[in-house]
Amino acid sequence: MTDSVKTLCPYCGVGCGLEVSPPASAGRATHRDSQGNPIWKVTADRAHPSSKGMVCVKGATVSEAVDKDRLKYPMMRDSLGESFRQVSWDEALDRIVHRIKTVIATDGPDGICMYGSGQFQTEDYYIAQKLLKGCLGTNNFDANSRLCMSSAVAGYIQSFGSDGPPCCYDDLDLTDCAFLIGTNAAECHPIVFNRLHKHLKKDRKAKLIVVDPRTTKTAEAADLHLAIKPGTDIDLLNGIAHLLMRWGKIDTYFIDECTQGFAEYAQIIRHYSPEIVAQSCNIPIEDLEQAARYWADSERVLSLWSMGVNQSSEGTAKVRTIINLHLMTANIGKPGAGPFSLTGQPNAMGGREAGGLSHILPGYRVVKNPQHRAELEQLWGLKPGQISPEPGRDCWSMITGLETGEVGLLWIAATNPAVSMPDLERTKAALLKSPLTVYQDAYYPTETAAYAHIILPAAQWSEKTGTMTNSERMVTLCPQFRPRPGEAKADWEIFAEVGRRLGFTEQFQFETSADVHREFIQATRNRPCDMTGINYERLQQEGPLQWPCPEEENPVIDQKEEKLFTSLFKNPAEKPSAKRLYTDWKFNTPDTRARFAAFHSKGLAEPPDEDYPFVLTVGRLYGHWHTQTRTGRIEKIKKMHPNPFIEIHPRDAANLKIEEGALIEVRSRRGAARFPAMITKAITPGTVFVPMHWGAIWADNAEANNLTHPIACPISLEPELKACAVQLIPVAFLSKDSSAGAYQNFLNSELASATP
Ligand SMILES: Nc1nc2c(c(=O)[nH]1)N[C@H]1C(S)=C(S)[C@@H](COP(=O)(O)OP(=O)(O)OC[C@H]3O[C@@H](n4cnc5c(=O)[nH]c(N)nc54)[C@H](O)[C@@H]3O)O[C@H]1N2
Ligand SMILES: Nc1nc2c(c(=O)[nH]1)N[C@H]1C(S)=C(S)[C@@H](COP(=O)(O)OP(=O)(O)OC[C@H]3O[C@@H](n4cnc5c(=O)[nH]c(N)nc54)[C@H](O)[C@@H]3O)O[C@H]1N2
Ligand code: SF4
Ligand SMILES: [Mo]
Repeated sequence: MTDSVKTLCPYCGVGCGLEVSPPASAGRATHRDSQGNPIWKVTADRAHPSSKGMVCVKGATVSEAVDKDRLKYPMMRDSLGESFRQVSWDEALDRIVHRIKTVIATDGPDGICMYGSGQFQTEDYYIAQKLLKGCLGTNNFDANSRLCMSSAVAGYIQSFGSDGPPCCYDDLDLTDCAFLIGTNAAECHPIVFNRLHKHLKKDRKAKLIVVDPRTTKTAEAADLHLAIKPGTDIDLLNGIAHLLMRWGKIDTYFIDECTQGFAEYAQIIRHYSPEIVAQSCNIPIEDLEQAARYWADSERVLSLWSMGVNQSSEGTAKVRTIINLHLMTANIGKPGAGPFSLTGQPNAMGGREAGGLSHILPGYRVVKNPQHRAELEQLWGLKPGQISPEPGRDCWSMITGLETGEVGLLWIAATNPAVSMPDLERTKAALLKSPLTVYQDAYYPTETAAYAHIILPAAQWSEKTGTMTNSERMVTLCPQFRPRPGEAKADWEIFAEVGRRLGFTEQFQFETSADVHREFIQATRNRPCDMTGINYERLQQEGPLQWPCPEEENPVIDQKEEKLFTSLFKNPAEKPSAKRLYTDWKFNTPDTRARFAAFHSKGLAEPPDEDYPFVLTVGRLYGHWHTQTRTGRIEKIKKMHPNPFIEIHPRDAANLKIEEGALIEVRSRRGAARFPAMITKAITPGTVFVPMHWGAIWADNAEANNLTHPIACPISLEPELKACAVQLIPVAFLSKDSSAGAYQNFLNSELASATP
């Protein structure tokens, strides 16, 4: 194939540009991994507008994993107790088609569920929506973004009338104050963080505030770190608002002309005096005041957030409460400012554009809107009323639907729920009850394959051509540059083939992913995410393009113009740009006003108590990606993070007589897991942290989600994966007596004998 190719990193939502070249290339020695295997050479694409020549360890090493342990052929078995046998695509697809027809005939289309992923390309997402929501008439398509971005989606929709992060990465270079809440960007969005860090080093007056119960790498770089008690974000945000009000540091022009709902919000924040807030968040009152001071003194505040905010039983309320601060200070629609949700996965943004959650439809449409449904029925050549008016099952209710026998076919693709779902014991028990589970992945084994009847080999990044959108709405073409292993197919090709076999031949006449893309962009015409001006040819010739990008105009602004505007900046309404949304301060609501939200803090869904006295929080490490399907197969990364662990504060460790390295059993109301203790002041007392990366394949009994619960935000349905109540018992003690009570008695007697 060709020599050097430009593409996008297939890991996180920063969306860095990569340049890859074949192992053997003229003029240089063959490129090899640490074991001597020839691999594609990956370097940063200097021309990519989002990453500007930067790349982190994950992007730089990705090619080491692409050839290892691949699933190459379709495999099938009649029951989970049997071993898989290799089958032809025909046999596998016939079985799926037969099952779909049976389920529709007996239970109706809502017996069919598909669980997809932000690691799909947009083309995969789009075809899956057309198949399920259009042709089959069920909205039971959900993605792992439900566990990730859905609170941000819901927050944007409710506050602005539509989804869509309004900021861009250039804002990282322009802000006076970066407010990072519930995000460990230094490890999870490293290149975003690098850009911000460079700016902060250059502009000494610009401030960095980090709100996180842990002293992460991100927090270490902060001017002000607020190590709040988990689940008290709304207290803090309302507390900052309270002070801004008290000091008169609000923008009454913006509030009056461009928003609605301020009076009710003002009533709420009255209750959040600094004294009360400092106590609920467990932070010094001076720190709270300092945070509010930074907000008050800055012209351009940029908030960045991710899972510490979204993965919460009040996730949408948290997002909207962040947005409130931006509305009351008019920190939106201008350079260097705005509420910017950092997307997790490489193409969760594309998923939102293509309608990849059970309550939305392609083109930033929603299932409940009759006009939206009608527009798509027309585009898809389907009869009126074919799209169901009811939102489908979110991913957790697919699990509960298996429990109740309402799900007759579960089709999982590009996600590994047997590691990443909450309450894993319950999840696994439900998967065992599934009448038929189809699982489409690039690798074998994965933890979820153990629960599948049919496994289908997926072509992954580098083996299929498609587009992905990063956090700043930048669309990059990811071309195929390596051959596919065995009989692997692109996800969209598999969905389209099933569609044709079900009789929807007209709807799935696509030969290439470019054909799919051409149809997809039609679904975005005149929508907030209008991409009708984007096509493969332009992406190839001009490089990545940011939406909105309507066909009629190419609102690309050059850097000189940007600089000029920034220095002249007076009225944001003057500025035309694709870079930022809402520069005219008109929002996507019917009256063009943004909405304030009045939320009180509710705290954690499962607060600690006497029996389960610690809050467990679960997150990520710099080198690993989720369930390790790729990074667990890369030597450099394995060396970087060899083992799972649990972070415990020295004070808690002393109280529990836990020593560094001791194996600790962590128990919640739902399950248990074991981790060696890492005693560190980086964690708030009363809270413990474990990484999410070690599923059953990679360690014995270190699955964080054995412990977590599925209680979710009632608006976004995103589960509170960031917090549950746990108890800690050293395994050495368990050999004597396995009850928590016995351990507590032991500690009490130790305490008594130590007291003079
Ligand atoms: N290295 C790496 N990078 C990744 C990924 C990966 O697997 N590995 N995955 C990608 C994906 S899909 C995602 S979604 C993102 C996630 O990116 P992040 O959200 O940055 O990562 P997490 O570690 O899940 O959680 C962030 C922080 O939330 C904090 N937190 C916990 N509870 C609370 C709370 O109540 N309030 C506040 N304010 N903070 C809290 C945790 O201490 C943690 O440091 O990363 C993306 N990038
Ligand atoms: N407790 C706790 N749990 C969490 C989280 C947390 O912070 N705490 N975070 C949640 C979040 S934000 C997320 S995003 C999820 C992530 O959880 P998962 O989605 O389960 O994790 P991944 O390991 O990324 O799984 C992706 C799978 O897709 C496969 N794959 C890659 N490319 C392709 C492709 O092109 N086609 C197909 N068919 N397969 C492909 C990979 O081999 C891999 O098996 O975990 C969630 N779970
Ligand atoms: S920051 Fe994210 S997109 Fe960029 S190289 Fe690292 S993992 Fe890839
Ligand atoms: Mo995520």
